[in-house]
Amino acid sequence: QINEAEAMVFSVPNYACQRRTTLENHNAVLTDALSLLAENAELEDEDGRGVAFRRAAAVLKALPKPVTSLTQLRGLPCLGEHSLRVIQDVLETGSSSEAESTKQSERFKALKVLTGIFGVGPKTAAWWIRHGINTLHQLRASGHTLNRAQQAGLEHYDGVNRPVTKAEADAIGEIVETAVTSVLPGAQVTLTGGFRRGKLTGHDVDFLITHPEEGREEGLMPKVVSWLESQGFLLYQKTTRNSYLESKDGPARPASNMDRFERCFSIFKLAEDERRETKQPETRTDGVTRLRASEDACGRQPALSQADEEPKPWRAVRVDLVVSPISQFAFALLGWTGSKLFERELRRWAGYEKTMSLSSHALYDNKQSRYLKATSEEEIFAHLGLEYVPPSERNA
Ligand code: DCP
Ligand code: MG
Repeated sequence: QINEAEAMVFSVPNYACQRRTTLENHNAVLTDALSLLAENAELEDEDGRGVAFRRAAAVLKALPKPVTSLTQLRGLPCLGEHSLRVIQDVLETGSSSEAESTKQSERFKALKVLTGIFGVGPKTAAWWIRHGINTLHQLRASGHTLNRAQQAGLEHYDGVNRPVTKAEADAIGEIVETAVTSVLPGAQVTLTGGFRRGKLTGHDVDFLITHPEEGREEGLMPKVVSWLESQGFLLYQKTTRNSYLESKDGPARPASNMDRFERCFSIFKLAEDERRETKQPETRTDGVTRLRASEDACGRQPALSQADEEPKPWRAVRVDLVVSPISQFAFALLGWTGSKLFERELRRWAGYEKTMSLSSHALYDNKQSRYLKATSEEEIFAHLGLEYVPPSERNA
């Protein structure tokens, strides 16, 4: 029995980028409930409400111990009335009635299923629901026109919605590495996103590609994509200029470089390792034996068709590729490592506390009216007056 007066009162800084948030979470029941409500708000296209719940969840993720009473949270940032009500409910009853009823609601389920289709956002899903489409079956039967991304998303629905493991991410990393160095020797591939933060699974695999000589990366993406396509690795791909970064970040980018910064959204065809259960031990020179997936874990030409009852010898995996010139690499690396909330908080900190604009391309100091150069993430944190936070502690 914990005496309220003796219970630890927590304290955390205001911005997630001032905190160290590892994957170890002492308040998973609370943060799961708040994250579910955030997800629901995002599915309802209410991003403001979504961010509020994400910020509240992030504060609880940063706590060193489980919360046992509301009084311990007095004075903590980002905990609004609604979030506190949810927390109180969980502390008193063991679960959040709002999160539970949301999870069970037909609308939430339909929005989740429909936005699970690659290329379908909350607005499209809501429009379909208004027209009586709540399931994949109803969508297929409706005869609604789907764009190319959505067609691929529907076709590879199960694969795209199955979590990607670190082993699968590494297998894809080797393929991407081979592709990139074949078309441009000396180019470098870095795993970013959740896997760089140490997550064991993800919804996709994110890579950042650059070349140590400025300018050599120009025109690289189409070549990489052609190589991957010629080897039969791509089920779908769309290469775009990075409009997400362009639209949100105003002046924090050198305009002349924008056309060099490309992103490829793709669905990979990854061969399943049929001998996953019988990995061959490999002896290293230091005498340590480790397990290694067989060499042909990602065979180049997996069988194209199989009888319906047979399990497919391959799976679909969402992969994002980004090419950055070396002069912007540190910003791109910081921007693509996440978490999404950590990124948002970095930009908020830069704007509100430092009068700077941060993007995945550059950092602009609005007071000095100049760009601040950086060749490492450490330098960017230093420019921002923040203590360096390594990727594994950016899991806000
Ligand atoms: N990113 C961002 N805002 C976006 C898209 C991406 O800040 N609109 C950045 C932060 C993300 C990173 O890119 O962490 C990769 O995006 P993902 O959506 O793949 O996120 P994660 O890799 O963190 O999560 P998951 O494990 O689900 O893939
Ligand atoms: Mg990712």
